[in-house]
Amino acid sequence: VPDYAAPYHRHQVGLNQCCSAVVRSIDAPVPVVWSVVRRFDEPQAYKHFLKSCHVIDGDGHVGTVREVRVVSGLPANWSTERLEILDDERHVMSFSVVGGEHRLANYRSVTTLHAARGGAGTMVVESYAVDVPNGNTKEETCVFVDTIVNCNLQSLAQIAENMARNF
Ligand code: A8S
Repeated sequence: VPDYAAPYHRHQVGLNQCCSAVVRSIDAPVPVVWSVVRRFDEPQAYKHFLKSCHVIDGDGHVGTVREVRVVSGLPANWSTERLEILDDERHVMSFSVVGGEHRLANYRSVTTLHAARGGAGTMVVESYAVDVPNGNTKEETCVFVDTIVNCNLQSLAQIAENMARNF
């Protein structure tokens, strides 16, 4: 992670919280990947655990709040999320979970994109912090969240690589 990006991934974690990060390289340029990631109103475009998203306040700038509905089979129904950072120059996006019906209270994540392979590729870094739910350990919580984030970044890669091929 370049120097300028490191502070974005430094999370303030409480005693009953855990944090981790997932890194993924994508065969598509940063602008292509960013065009998908920056759409706070359309997370279901690449997050396949989400079936719908409605913006309930705001116009896509920082402070915008969305409500996402979760596909069945997960221990969750819906989540209310606030856009915390959207930096089109540095390619940083961050949101926090502010409500909902699920087990990931106070979830917040930061995603940064970095040019790789002379601009032909992108390295995505997604870090997060979250409360450890009652009855679970930090390790279990990180395994659960890492799995979701890995799935999301896998499908982000597929979509961006398709876009880059057809460009
Ligand atoms: C994201 C990351 C995560 C989303 C989690 C970890 C979530 O949307 C799902 C299941 C849950 O149990 C919690 O970038 C919650 O969206 C798929 C509803 C927050």
